[in-house]
Amino acid sequence: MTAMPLVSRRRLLASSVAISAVAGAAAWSAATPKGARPVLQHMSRWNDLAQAALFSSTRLAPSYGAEDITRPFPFNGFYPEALAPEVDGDTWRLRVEGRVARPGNWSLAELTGLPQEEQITRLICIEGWSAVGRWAGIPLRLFLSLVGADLSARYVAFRCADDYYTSIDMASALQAQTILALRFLGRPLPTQFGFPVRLRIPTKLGFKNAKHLVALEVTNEFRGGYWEDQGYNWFSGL
Ligand SMILES: Nc1nc2c(c(=O)[nH]1)N[C@H]1C(S)=C(S)[C@@H](COP(=O)(O)O)O[C@H]1N2
Ligand SMILES: [Mo]
Repeated sequence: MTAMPLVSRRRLLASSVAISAVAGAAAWSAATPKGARPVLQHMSRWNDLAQAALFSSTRLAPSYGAEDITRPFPFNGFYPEALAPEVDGDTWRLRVEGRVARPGNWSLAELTGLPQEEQITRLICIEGWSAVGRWAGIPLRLFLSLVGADLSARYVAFRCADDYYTSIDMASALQAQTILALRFLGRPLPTQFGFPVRLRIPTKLGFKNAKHLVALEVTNEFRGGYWEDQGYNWFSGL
């Protein structure tokens, strides 16, 4: 075995313990009476804290080559693909609110004018599949600075055109690979993959990658998420 510093070996061990605790809790909850749910939710929130403590904002999700891109790319949502919302890009706005110096509504043209970064990364769905794709968009940390976000706030919360919602910790929001994606495979996001803007956060599971964004809020209030509120672990990331 190559010499691995003790600290990182400990970290690895600690994160695998945290992750297997999540998996164990999920399997248990399927076969557990209703009364156990609050206990499990409590364990999952405790797990969020453990994972957040282990998280380093310099940690990167793996990048891939163009030859690794998965075609066709799978769709997932809480409804069938044909029901993905048709958003009108001309009237659509991204509402920015909460602990920001400059709240307001951003048009697609305004967002398209901001600096973009590209990534080839893997989206990992908790349902047991993963796929490599190429996305481009505005680094969230750049956007948060532009709107004068309180970077000491705890959360960035997102709402979507299909009533989906999620939220992430500020350290993950500021991580370099977290982008407001506008493009997929070199084109504007297709309808089913989140037109006009989605969160692309390769350090977290697929369900944190909210599509069809309509609002972004910087907040100290815990806002949970669509699946998170049904028991999926909220942090769910590196
Ligand atoms: N608005 C919205 N975003 C969403 C979802 C959804 O149902 N609605 N599903 C999530 C889940 S569970 C996954 S795995 C990914 C799937 O993204 P894809 O369709 O690009 O593969 O989107 C996430 N973002
Ligand atoms: Mo998913």
